[in-house]
Amino acid sequence: MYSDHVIEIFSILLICNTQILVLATMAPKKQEEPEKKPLIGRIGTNLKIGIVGLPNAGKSTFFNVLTKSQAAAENFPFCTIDPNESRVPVPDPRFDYLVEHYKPASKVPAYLNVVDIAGLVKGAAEGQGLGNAFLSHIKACDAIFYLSRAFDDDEIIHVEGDVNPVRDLEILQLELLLKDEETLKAAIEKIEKNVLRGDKKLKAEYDTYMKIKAHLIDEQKHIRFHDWSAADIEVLNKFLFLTAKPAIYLVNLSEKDYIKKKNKWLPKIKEWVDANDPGALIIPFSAIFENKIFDMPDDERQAYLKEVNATSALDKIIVQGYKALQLQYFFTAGPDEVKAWTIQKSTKAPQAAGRIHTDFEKGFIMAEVMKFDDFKAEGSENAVKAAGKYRQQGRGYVVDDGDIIFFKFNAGAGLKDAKKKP
Ligand SMILES: Nc1nc2c(ncn2[C@@H]2O[C@H](COP(=O)(O)OP(=O)(O)OP(=O)(O)O)[C@@H](O)[C@H]2O)c(=O)[nH]1
Ligand SMILES: [Mg+2]
Repeated sequence: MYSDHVIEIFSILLICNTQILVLATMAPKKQEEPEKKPLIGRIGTNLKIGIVGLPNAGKSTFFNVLTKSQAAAENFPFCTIDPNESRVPVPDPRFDYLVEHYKPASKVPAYLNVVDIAGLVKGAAEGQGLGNAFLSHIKACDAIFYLSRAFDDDEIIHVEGDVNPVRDLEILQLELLLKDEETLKAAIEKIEKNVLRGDKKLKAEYDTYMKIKAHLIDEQKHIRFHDWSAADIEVLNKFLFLTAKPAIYLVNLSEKDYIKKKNKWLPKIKEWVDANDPGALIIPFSAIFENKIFDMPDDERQAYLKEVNATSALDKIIVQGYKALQLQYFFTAGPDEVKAWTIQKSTKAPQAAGRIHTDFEKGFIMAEVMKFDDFKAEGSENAVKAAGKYRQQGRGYVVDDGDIIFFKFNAGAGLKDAKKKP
């Protein structure tokens, strides 16, 4: 049914996916690196991913179906932050398992914040189209879904005259780069005179600017493609450059192509991403298809998906979007509540405890940790304990994705500490 080539493309995408998962599980190894580098980007857990693309690429169609399908499919508290921003639950079979096991009164999954950004056109960095407005919208996001159009439809105008997602990706990447150039040049100009006059305090910062300039302006490369030092990252994080943001490539196909798993642009996009953003994830999907199956009653949807032998791509897009934000979560679980707590990668146990309550961090004693797989294999908390797999971890423990944690803390210590503060 599929040509070898198509299977190859889809399996390459699958391999990319697996690599990401493998990297995630290998995360603890990073601690052994000599220099502990901060993450590039905003610090915090309330991070968002923005949908960036040319006009009429299908961004809003995708955003709307993402929003409404997740809202309706799950009976979770759901909130639209504003018309262009919403948060969607991150699907996770581990969470579902815990809910099934504990049947808790309250269940709170992790959420992915998604922002629908207005279409960007050639020359946007110089004010074309909606111009500079896009800058602040993308700047406020922490990762990017580059959404390109690979569906033909004469009724839907393409600003560039014809469908060519590779050219469109070039346009998007160039506009973001130009915007970063402008930001960097302004920053250099601001301190250059003083540094040249001998201001030693600004020298280190200026040197980093020059390093960024060599990469961004001279080599015309996005900031995320360089191994920056911890000191560089400190400077970079003052600016939150657009080209520093992690990227995922979403390719919007017609329903027919999505079902056939075949589209003439996919190999070309893969080639372009390999050359320009090696290792980045490409996810083919169809906004129209997702919309169509969402509007069907459940039984009809099941029958249709079986008939066409296809599945929705939304869950995968949400999960990968969340990972691109360098976020992960741990669980607290019991009959009252099963909850996924979002933390940044490499967060240590006391700071993870602080997500629940500041007193948990201040009076931190230990984290009692169960690995999800152990919990599932043993069947209950007591069985995990009996098997000797219930671990007590101290302050230095780096929380793993999916850990089930019970924190022990000293409320007195927390309160005393709090009183000490003026
Ligand atoms: N044929 C076809 N039409 C689509 C597909 N996805 C979106 N469209 C249509 O394309 C038009 C533009 O879609 P939008 O989702 O509004 O595009 P957008 O990227 O948000 O556009 P801007 O907000 O203007 O930047 C709408 O009429 C959609 O119905 C698709 O997969 N196939
Ligand atoms: Mg739109």
